[in-house]
Amino acid sequence: MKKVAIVMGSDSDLGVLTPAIDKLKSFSIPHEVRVISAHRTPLQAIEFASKAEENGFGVIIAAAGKAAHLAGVLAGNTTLPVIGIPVKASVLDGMDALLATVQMPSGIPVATVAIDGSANAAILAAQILALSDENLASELKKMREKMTSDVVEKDKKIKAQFE
Ligand code: RP5
Repeated sequence: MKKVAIVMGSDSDLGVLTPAIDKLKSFSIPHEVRVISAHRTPLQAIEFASKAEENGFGVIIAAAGKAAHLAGVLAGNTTLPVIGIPVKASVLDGMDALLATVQMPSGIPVATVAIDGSANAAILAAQILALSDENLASELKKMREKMTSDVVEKDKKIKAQFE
């Protein structure tokens, strides 16, 4: 299976990425976790993205806060799918990072998840890899079924509480 890269703009973003790392582990998806900054290490960002495909990656997840250009810069240097996670890291509560990540110009898409929405980034990466991996596709279906049965169970409990 191809690897997923989880790239963060700063080690201060790591806490936000824990749910994504846990999800990839739960699906046994091979992954690498890196700190690369579009502003502080721009050459490394370009180098990483332009070699990502030949280095065995299938999807890149990029998380950054403030003027969050990381996902866009990586996307501009690879044709692998890039998933952006805007991080809540400033007085603007992540709105700055959300707009910088999501408002990409036509031709260079970044699939942007919610502010700090790292679990969904990992699930989306898994869904992309599952297009060519039947076992992973079946794991994702199982996860969805469990989610559904959990909610049905909660509905029964809440309904009974108010009868
Ligand atoms: C962004 O600036 C990083 O992704 C981080 O969210 C934010 C703050 O970085 P530090 O100053 O904590 O290193 O580039």
